[in-house]
Amino acid sequence: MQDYRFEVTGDIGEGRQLVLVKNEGSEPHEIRLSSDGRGAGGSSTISPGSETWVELDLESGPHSVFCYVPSEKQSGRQHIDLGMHTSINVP
Ligand SMILES: [Cu+2]
Repeated sequence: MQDYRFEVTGDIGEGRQLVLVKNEGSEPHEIRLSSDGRGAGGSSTISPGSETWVELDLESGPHSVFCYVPSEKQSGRQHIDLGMHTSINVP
């Protein structure tokens, strides 16, 4: 992830798995997933320049990916409102 942007690389599949999440931005970030409006796991807040393994247990189908961390640089606006969201399809 960069500031206000997710880059998803590699395969994310159905079921239980560990996903490496890297914060390459200058602000703290998190990753949260939802499917059909229900939470589908995610990380706690990840410091700038840090990375962490996140355990996910996903069902197949479309998922939304977003970050709710408030931006100190942008008057406290949540990152999701600054464009930090994307979607993935879990096959
Ligand atoms: Cu963020």
